[in-house]
Amino acid sequence: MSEIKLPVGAFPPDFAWGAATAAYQIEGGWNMDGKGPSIWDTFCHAKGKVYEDQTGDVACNSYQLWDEDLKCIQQLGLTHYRLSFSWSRLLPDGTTNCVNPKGVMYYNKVINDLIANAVTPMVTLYHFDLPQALENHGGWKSPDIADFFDSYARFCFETFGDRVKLWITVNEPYVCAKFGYEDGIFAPGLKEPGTSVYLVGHNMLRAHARAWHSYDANFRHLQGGKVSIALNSDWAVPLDPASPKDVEATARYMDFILGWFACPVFCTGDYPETMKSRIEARNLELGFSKAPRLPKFLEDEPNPLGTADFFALNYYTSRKVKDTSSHRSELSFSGDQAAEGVTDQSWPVCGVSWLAVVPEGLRKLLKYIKETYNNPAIYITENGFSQTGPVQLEDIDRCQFYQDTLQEIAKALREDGVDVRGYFAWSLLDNFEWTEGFSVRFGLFHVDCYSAELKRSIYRSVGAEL
Ligand code: GBH
Repeated sequence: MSEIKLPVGAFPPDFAWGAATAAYQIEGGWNMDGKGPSIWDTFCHAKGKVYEDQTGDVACNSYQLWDEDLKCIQQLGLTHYRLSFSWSRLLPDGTTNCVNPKGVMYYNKVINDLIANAVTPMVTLYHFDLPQALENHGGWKSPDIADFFDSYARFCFETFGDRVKLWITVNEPYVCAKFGYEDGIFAPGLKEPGTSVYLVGHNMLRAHARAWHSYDANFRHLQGGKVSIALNSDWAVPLDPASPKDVEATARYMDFILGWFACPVFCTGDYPETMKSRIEARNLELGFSKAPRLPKFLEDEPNPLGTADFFALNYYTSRKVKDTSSHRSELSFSGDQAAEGVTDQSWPVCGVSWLAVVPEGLRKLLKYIKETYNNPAIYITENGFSQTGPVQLEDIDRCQFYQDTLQEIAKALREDGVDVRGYFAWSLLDNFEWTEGFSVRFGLFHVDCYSAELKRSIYRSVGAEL
């Protein structure tokens, strides 16, 4: 990254320098060469869900323009590239009953080209795009999904694992569950507050644990790779540090985002006590007595404890947290959480309103993860800065953002002794930013997704030649 000056000597020589993307956000080719539809195809085609009814039908057309993406990766001199597989491009109906050879060819080419250029691939198996055929079967709410996911994962380990050594099972189970099933703003667009969110999160953990155990038992000795799950988290501090209620709410806020998944995988094999007790208390308060909302991990299947070979963290922003436990609220995730995150006026906002720029929050979060989750090796698998409005290739403030962020990571490494192994910028390309469509741009390269050529142009923050 040429315009960005790295703090000298701060990063170990084998530190991973990468950029990340996700299949639905860049590939396009939504129905090409035998690909089956995913829930995001259905969601976008339904209209009224996404900014100006845009879709990922074409996106950056990385399905046909991979060579252009490779040039971008080469130009940046990246050591790593994180991509995701489209499940329904490989297995059109989601099951291994039918494999799409063109899909296998596509990812083989991507992986082989990366390796030929000394770029290490990190592959995410699931980044929000469930095969529609499996959604029709009940999707992530069905207990069967763990089985389907495990078969898909095994298929990928078998087919690509001779070359892919870094795997992420599920990207951001929090976002999938909360946005897809609680708020309904992501596919599949269900609004079932306070119930499905926990069931979906649970099935994602079950699916992840199954896949990790499959890798561990059948592939690790041959392939020697690593498998994890990518967890997103804000960094949170109490709005009023002198208020014990806000301090408690802050711990709860972190547990309901990060601990929900990190505690079962890295600490106890079960959900955080804060979640269990809050949900129980709310059940009593609201007289909710149907099936338990927060499911239990059963003895007769693999437990999530110990099922991550490294910690994969997606960090974007920070929040100040206030206690809301005295507010009246209906059955909902936020009612259970009883903590509200607000932004501080001193924090600049970049592009989208949720993205307060707080690089020092990343350092604090890394230290928190070290202390809370037993000093794991950490890859920052996503972090970035967005732009909205007119395209500005001279993205001076993004350059500053990367500079500040890398300083904070350097401090985490040197002063806090956090075992950070790598950093992946979100994203290699401007791409389909889910409900925001193409109106929010996170790329290191600009892609004009409104033009037919879809030309990639480097932003100032990473390229010196402007
Ligand atoms: C990541 O999620 C995703 O993995 C990636 O695909 C995405 O492109 C990237 O973020 C940038 O957004 O509109 O106020 O309701 C990060 C988690 C999920 C945080 C969506 C912000 C919208 C908040 N993000 N969320 S709001």
